[in-house]
Amino acid sequence: MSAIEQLKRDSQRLRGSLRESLADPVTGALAEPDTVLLKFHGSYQQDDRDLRDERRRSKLEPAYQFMIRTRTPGGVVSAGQWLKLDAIARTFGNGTLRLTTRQAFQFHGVIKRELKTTLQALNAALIDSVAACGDVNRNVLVAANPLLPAVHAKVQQQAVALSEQFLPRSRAYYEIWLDAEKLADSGSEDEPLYGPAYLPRKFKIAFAVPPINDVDVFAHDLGFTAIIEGGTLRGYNVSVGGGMGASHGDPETYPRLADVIGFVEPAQVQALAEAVLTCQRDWGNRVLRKRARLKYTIDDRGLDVFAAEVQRRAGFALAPARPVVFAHSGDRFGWVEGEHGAGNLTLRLRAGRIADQPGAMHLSGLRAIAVLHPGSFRLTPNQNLIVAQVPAALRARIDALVAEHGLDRYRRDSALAVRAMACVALPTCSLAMAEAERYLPEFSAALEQVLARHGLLDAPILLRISGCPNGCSRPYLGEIALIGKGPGRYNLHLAADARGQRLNRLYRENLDQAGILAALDPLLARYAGERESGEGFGDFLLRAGVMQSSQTAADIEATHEPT
Ligand code: SRM
Ligand code: SF4
Repeated sequence: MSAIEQLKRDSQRLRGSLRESLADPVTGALAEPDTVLLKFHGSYQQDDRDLRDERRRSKLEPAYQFMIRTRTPGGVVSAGQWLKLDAIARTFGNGTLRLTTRQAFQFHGVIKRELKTTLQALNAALIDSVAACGDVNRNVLVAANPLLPAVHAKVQQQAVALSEQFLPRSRAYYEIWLDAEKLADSGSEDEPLYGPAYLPRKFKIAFAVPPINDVDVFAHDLGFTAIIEGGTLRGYNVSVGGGMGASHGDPETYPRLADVIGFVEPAQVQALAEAVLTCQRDWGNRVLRKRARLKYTIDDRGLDVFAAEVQRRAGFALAPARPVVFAHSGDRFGWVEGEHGAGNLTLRLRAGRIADQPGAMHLSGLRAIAVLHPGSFRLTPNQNLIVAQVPAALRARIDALVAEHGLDRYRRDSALAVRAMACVALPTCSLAMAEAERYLPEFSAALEQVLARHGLLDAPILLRISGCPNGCSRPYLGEIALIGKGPGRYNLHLAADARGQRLNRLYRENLDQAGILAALDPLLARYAGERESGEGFGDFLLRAGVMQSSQTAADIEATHEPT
């Protein structure tokens, strides 16, 4: 067993010595084992990497701080909750809210002595961070761009039900952070679903509602794709074994698209999901963490064997999957009509960061909207935000606030910039090898110049940047993707489709910005001249023979070979 497996087992159901670590006034950090357990409570210990060298030179310990991530299935919060989240960001965080690629909020920069108070403030907003990180089921994604609100509401309910079903039963979170009464048997509660060592690795679920694949359903350990016939939800196609994470130069790790194994009715979703999750619990690799995700379990055991075991555990056979067509994986910006005359306004927020900056007072603008707005907010899996269920009478006032606070980027950004995603990376992410969120504006502006030269400024090319190969912005599904290799250097991946149904492949390794633009320039020139009507850049690169398809695991592994 890996060391983390033993740690989980010995943790008294995720308690460890967290209380003692929090009370230790000598350091801003936790004891090492507690940093692992903290993740199950939805928080990461980090340090500000911009300050590392200076602090080292001054013989100070790193500038320790904590990231907190919410559990918000489908990314839905009320306007009242928004105001509380805004206050937490200003009071305890670094004055920004961060919307993640999994429809959650992140607070960065919380210091140890305020961690408990911050989680209590979150709880007062009726939001928690239980299982937002760690080896458990994570925040459940739900399509955020519904064309059919009634179907969407049912899908959202199923996602919330799964989120609840798969919560750890340990009361550690409530005892440590919310001062809940300590029970006599604290530390030995039953974990009927997870068992004493929880899962071998994180586990991710998404619900897609075609024709939009905004959740990137095939990037998930377990995916449900809604089958809608005659405006009615009939059930879901089930997909298993998706995942993005990989390590540079290690062919044993790779991104993988999920395989579709059948169809379930809505009433079968919970049993099926439990069967998949427990199968991974029992069969997942607990020796090698880098091979512990479900995608590797499936590749090691065989898809047929896995699917048969899942059906045995669920107690029913899967029906044949039904045909599905996805149009794209993006958001629908601007106003979209909702039910009963209400409207939904999708706003573009670059890399999900909500801050107040000169000319772009986004945090204040959204707070003003939340004060005015009686409805809800919905985070999209593309790091954007929907102001949902806006009554017709309020639209003009909300439009005015949007314009006043520079929140109208969705109207001003290029087709490239409005779709692009970037992970957090520096300065908070300890795994970042290169910039991502902070690099996105500079890189997309530089690429726009190349696009403009070729008359492609309107081309909806899907760009994704990750600061390392872990793939938090789901970069292997970008038509153009930069994967951090070292400071200022990236691997350039090309030719995913824009529907989340084909992975890209490595095109060139270890390039700086000039190298990336030089590599893209001739390809974009050809695309401008030779593309067919409506053909995406990724699809073109395949048709033109510049890249080969990467549908099979063998192909995907080959992406890690230097070209
Ligand atoms: Fe991620 C680790 C940020 C979505 C794959 N991810 C991290 C950590 C916690 C770094 C760490 O372990 O120390 C990053 C914290 C950065 C920071 O300072 O905030 C981090 N991941 C993020 C977020 C915030 C990116 C964003 O820009 O929005 C996303 C939060 C999601 C959420 O709300 O739950 C985020 N991470 C993803 C996704 C996309 C998704 O889930 O749809 C992936 C790829 C899908 C997948 O899991 O296969 C992803 N993150 C990883 C991995 C690689 C996992 C693997 O199987 O190899 C790691 C590293 C790890 O787990 O060891 C990682
Ligand atoms: Fe950090 Fe890498 Fe994830 Fe980016 S992809 S947030 S650099 S772990």
